Amino acid sequence: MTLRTLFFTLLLGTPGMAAPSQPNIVFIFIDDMGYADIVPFGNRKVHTPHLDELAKQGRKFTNYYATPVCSMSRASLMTGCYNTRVSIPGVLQPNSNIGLNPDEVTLADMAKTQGYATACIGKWHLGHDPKFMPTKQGFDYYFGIPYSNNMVKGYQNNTAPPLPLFQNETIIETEPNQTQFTRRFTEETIKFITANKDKPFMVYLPHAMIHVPLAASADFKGKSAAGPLGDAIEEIDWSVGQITAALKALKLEENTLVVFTSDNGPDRHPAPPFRGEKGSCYEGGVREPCIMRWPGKIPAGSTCDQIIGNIDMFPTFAKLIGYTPDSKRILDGKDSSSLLLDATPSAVRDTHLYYGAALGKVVAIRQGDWKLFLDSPSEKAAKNPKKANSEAGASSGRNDRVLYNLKTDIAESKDVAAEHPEIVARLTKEAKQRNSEILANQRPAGQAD
Ligand SMILES: [Ca+2]
Repeated sequence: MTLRTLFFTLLLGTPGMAAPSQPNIVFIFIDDMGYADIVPFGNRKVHTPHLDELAKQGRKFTNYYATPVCSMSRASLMTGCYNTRVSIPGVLQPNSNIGLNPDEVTLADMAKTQGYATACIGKWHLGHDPKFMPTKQGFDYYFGIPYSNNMVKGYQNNTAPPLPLFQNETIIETEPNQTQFTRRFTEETIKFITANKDKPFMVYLPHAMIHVPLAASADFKGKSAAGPLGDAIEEIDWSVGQITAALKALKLEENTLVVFTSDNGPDRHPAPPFRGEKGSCYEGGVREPCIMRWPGKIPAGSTCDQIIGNIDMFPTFAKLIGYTPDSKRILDGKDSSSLLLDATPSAVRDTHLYYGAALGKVVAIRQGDWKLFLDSPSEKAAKNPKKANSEAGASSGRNDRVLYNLKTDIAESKDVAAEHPEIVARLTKEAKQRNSEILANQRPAGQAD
């Protein structure tokens, strides 16, 4: 080691050497929140002071990927895999008879092996049969609803049973008052953190909001400048503020990684600067606002533009809490802890597959700045080939490949496939190869009894 490198090592520390011991993890997962729904990601209509502060104290991720809809996103987050690998399609329904296979190793299963207390508070949506529920998937404590808040009689699905609210494995209410969801899930989270303040804990808080039907408690209803959506967003911001205040009061701030992100794009409103919304594989449907805060570890007030997403959380948290994943269990995500911790991180993975709601359907692939559509960008469009073509910007048949350069065309407006046939060929091959491997090594969903 030269004097110069010794100097910089002493000054800056050696990247990757500072193995933090057993940080608490609070993972806040909003439902249907789009990229531009909060102030740190460009919203100018709502007030999100607590998220503004979180971003100031932590790092914003501008290339954080979820999936077009709910269940598949949660499957990726829990397992570190593309949803197709673990056989969870887009959205499970109240009459679905499958769920996340209890044989999968979830974030919570992993945390349990490291002595963590674990809780899931909010919307689960990975199977409502008793054998798929959070308490059977590594969570010590569960409080919440098993699927979406609109899957109720009279709203979306007239055959749906009354929406149950669970505490652990017991239904404690049916048709709970939805205006109280954000407040109650926040209170349950703080209760759990307080009760477990002396041991490592992992809280997964998948809020039911801001999924329709939008609801907010009396303190927020009608208070924002952006209608019911703004009210629900501002109550979510309040929730973040309550949780960060509790961590501070308990002196847990320094040793707690807080993550804030969402499961898919916005429902029927835009996600500028991107094209598309929930249900679509345009960036607006799948790229999420994401903030991570870990004082003293994640550089404050910073931004990371590298590719990262829900599939990377399992291997990343594994690294942070000292868990070695079973090498025989294939993961699609990568340990992206360097994207959290390094001052100027380089890319961990340069390729991302965009799966549609149907298992095995690769809609698009991104490699570096290039993004190629192999199929129609949204489920809606897939049912209507004419619309698919216009949505994808294709000039003729459905099998036309559509290529965008995300660096020069973030809004995916100009198809440049004709100018770059070699890139189209390379990405087509890459997507097919990757998908074939995933299908060849697909693991089954769980089947209800
Ligand atoms: Ca959702």
